[in-house]
Amino acid sequence: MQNKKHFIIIGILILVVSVVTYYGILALNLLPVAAAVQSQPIDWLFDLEFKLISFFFAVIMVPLVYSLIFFRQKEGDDSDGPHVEGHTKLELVWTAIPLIIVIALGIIGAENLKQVLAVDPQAAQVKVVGYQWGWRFEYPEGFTSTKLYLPVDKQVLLKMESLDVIHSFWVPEFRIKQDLVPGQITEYRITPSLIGEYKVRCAEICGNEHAYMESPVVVVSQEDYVAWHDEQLRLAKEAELASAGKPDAGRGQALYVESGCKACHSVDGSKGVGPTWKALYMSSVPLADGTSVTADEAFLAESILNPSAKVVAGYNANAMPSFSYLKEGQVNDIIEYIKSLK
Ligand code: HEC
Ligand SMILES: [Cu+2]
Repeated sequence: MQNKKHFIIIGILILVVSVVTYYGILALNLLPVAAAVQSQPIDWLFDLEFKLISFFFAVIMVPLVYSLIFFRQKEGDDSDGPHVEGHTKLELVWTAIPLIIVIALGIIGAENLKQVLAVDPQAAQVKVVGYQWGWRFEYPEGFTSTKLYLPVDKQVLLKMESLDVIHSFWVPEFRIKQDLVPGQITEYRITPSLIGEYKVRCAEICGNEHAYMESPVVVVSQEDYVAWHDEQLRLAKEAELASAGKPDAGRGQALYVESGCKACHSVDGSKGVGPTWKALYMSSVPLADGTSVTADEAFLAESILNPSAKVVAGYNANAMPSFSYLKEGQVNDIIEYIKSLK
């Protein structure tokens, strides 16, 4: 009778502590607002895990603390406790239950992943380029932005590549995280569901300025998206027209930073991932195949658009990605800038 009383009290306490712990976890507000269709299944799984965590916390802590208080050794009683042999039934139960839970979580997780990866064949595509230390977003219509604008309720497929080391694309409000791996194109599908301004941050330590590698991610209504999109197209045309005229070293310098050349090429003579640009123009550049070439306009342009055509001696053939998306005028601007680096 006495034993039964303890079990009932412990049972009730486990229930109470589970519920209190669960609502305590919720009150901590651990997850930021959910801003994508894909966040729903992930949050559902988080919720299930919070419940399991609360329950198991209670199952372990309640009997422990209860025993400490009510089954404490009496003062002066130093006799041995009862000798307990194995208990086959109990052992079977505590093996079977966790096994069932783990298998169930595996199945639930797979089902969940299927929902997160669901493909909408109508999805728009945007190319994401990550580099030390920034992001660039290339839209299929031919303009490039430093902010990722997305229309609400439309799935978009991000095709992601890195110019240097491994980075990781993470918008906490979207929940999903995906690595950018040099030499590989990785995919990230998202359907934003909440208008607002978020931030993509790099979630893979990638060097000195890793902590500052963030860009705005702006989810807007369909109308605002079209307006932004048209404005970007207009600006891109304008920039193209401007650089179609006389090449300009100032614009070239801006491109040096914005296009990410700066991550690999110095302008002060120091060696980086790639050769320095200081005094490069019209110098004799030794190539990997033993010959050498004069760094004239043609060589510079070819090196930008098709970097592996002639590989500079001492450097890796595939270390530089092609920048063939740059317009002819922009390439000329960069060359003008390289010329100015005496
Ligand atoms: C990820 C690193 C990386 C980035 C980013 C990069 N380059 Fe390079 N670049 C290299 C490497 C490595 C070489 C040498 C190997 C080769 O020739 O392919 C090189 C070679 C060159 C050369 C050949 C001449 C020389 O000796 O420097 C030119 C010109 C050049 N890059 C221009 C650019 C421009 C313009 C950009 C930006 C639009 C750029 N690179 C971005 C790594 C990079
Ligand atoms: Cu990074």
